[in-house]
Amino acid sequence: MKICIIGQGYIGLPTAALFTRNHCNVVGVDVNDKIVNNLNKGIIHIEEPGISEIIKNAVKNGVYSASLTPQEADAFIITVPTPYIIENYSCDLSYVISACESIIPYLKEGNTVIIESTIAPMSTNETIKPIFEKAGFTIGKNLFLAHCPERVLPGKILEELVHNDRIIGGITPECSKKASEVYGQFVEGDLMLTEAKTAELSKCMENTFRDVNIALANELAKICTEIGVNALDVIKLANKHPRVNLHSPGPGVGGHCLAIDPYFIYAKAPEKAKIIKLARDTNNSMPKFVCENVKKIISNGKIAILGVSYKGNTGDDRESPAYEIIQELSKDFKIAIHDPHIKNPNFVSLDEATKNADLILVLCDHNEFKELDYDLISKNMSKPIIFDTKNIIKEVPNEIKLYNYGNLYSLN
Ligand code: SAJ
Repeated sequence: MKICIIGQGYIGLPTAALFTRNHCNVVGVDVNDKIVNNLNKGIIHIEEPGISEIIKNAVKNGVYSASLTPQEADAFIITVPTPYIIENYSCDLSYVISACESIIPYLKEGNTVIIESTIAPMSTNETIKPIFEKAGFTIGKNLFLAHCPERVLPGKILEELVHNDRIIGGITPECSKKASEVYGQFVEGDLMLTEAKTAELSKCMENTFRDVNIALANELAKICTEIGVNALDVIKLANKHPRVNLHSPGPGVGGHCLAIDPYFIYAKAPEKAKIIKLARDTNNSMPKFVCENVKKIISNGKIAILGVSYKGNTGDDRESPAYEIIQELSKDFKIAIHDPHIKNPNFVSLDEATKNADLILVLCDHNEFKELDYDLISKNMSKPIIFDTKNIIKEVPNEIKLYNYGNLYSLN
């Protein structure tokens, strides 16, 4: 089977890798010529375990190539970003629409087109289907269209792409069947056949579920800070109940999924989606909460920021709450940023960041930060104070003052 994948990012590239590992030929299309050139040399641009080796091999064996333009294939998979439109929170389908338009000259009767990008409910039927109908195809008869959302965890993408169950939402049952034959090439989880609109909303709700739960944990952190209770202990103890799973509070919710997908539902039914919007607002308020507490700890001086990725052990900083925090704190403090997963000429080494710092502010749970010798580091600082917003530092010597969401109330 030959597959043409439009968008070679965090989802498109690992998906391409798995097809090549399962005896398919893949052309990976991207608009960025630097990415395309590098991919054709077997050099990948995302930090994700396992992908590099597979793509290198696939290029060597001639089963993978990258291109700026699509090619004829049996199946086309669209994995391009879908941001939200700031004015009304609705799903910005412009990249998906242009990706669909770009494949039209290469489509043949009997092809399957799959949208993997997360999209608002009704998008496949109302916006995407007409693009192909206008080009002369009859969906379900001579072209098969489906929405099949990905559901993988960055850092474990390869494993989850293979083993997770997969929602296959066809425009017609025949479309679902054709799309499931594509994923049958490498997916070992269940292929769950449904309608496109059900697939769209299921995907958005998965991430909304998590966003709402994180908002609850963040709200708890704020309540505890106000009334003088250790939020982290509350979470630990409440989670001993067999049916309770309180999530972890943090500096806010980032990434390309949780911070965006709930808005797609909200935009469709704003009068009804009250909890969803409140959860978004609560999570968006966390950077401000962090800054307020930093200002209670110190009023001037230098802050060493540890980590700007949106989550631990990834180099992905899309929608990271760290940037809002840095922007706000830069008004009153000297800021030095260290993140071992992100290449940025403005970021500095751990030593340089912590030298003469008055506070270490941990914003990301990279493994490297869990294993640091904070005793040694603090000797380099002006004041040995740490504010750990991710609760990754368990013990420090008495000389170091450690704040986390368990004891912020002591600042009141
Ligand atoms: N976070 C918290 N507290 C928690 C858990 C997470 O503050 O208890 C924060 C993280 O620090 C991060 C953000 O939430 O900033 C999102 O991280 P995440 O690990 O929850 O999720 P993502 O965005 O990396 O991946 C999610 C996953 N969805 C669900 O778990 C329902 C993943 O399975 C999806 O495939 C992915 O979105 C996606 O592509 O949609």
